[in-house]
Amino acid sequence: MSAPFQANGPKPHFTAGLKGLPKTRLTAPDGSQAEVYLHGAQVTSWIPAGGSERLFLSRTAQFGPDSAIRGGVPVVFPQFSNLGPLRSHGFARRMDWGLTSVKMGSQDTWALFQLKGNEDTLRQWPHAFLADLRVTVGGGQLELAFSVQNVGEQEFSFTCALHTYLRAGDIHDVVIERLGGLTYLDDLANRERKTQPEGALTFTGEVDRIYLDAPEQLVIHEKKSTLWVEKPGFPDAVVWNPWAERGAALPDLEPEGYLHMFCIEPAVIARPVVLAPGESWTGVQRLIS
Ligand code: TA6
Repeated sequence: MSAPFQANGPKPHFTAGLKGLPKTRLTAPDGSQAEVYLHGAQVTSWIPAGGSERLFLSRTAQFGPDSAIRGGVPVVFPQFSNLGPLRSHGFARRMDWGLTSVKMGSQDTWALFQLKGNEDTLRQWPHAFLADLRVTVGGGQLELAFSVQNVGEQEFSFTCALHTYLRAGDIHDVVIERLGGLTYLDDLANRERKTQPEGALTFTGEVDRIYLDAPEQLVIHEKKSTLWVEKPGFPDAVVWNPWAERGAALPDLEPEGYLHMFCIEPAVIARPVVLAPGESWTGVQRLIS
């Protein structure tokens, strides 16, 4: 259930994406573009003006009513991973969201997607919520603002992440700065607490880490490009690459896909968000090329 579409904005244009699922393309005045499926309100493509695709979308991704799309930016809500009783990473990425408004400004274009607690979500998670994802593209930037409001009468808490799959020319060339010295929970060692050595993070094998209280801005270099990831409102950051063996075991990750992707995920994990009735929370991810 979503709010009615705003009559005074531009009309959204849907085309049939993979498996016929509806998707919409947002194009900014400078030509930058993003593509978003209603399924999961999942951004699956971002091409900055004059640039090339910056998100990874697996060629073998599954697109179906009960599946999560492997790539782009899955919205993980209301539970990160297996940290609770729900299916891994919660239900938001497997549900159809509504598109409630689209606006084109002089510099950028944005669209607002909504997911409201319904019979299906209540069966899984007994809380009345309204979640919004505002996707803005323009000016070499993709911004995702994720908000959750408690529209019920009981307090609730949740964890969440924007599980962003970034495209890599070659994973061996990817260098992530500003994680040095941070404490992380290592998913490859029962979430043991470890300290990231000083210096940049590079990939030479499987990485699955929850960095606690990561800085608001991370910097990612590849041979010919730099990307800044800003994450106001999200204290934690997950870094993931399944590498060869684990990657090959994921049926919806294309062969050798691990060479061309890595996830940087602004997240709220260690200290869940707690919302009293009427309260809301917002976290923002900005990818700046
Ligand atoms: O965010 C990292 C992670 O939790 C990894 O542990 C890995 O399993 C990944 O997400 C993908 O999860 P998925 O349920 O999409 O296969």
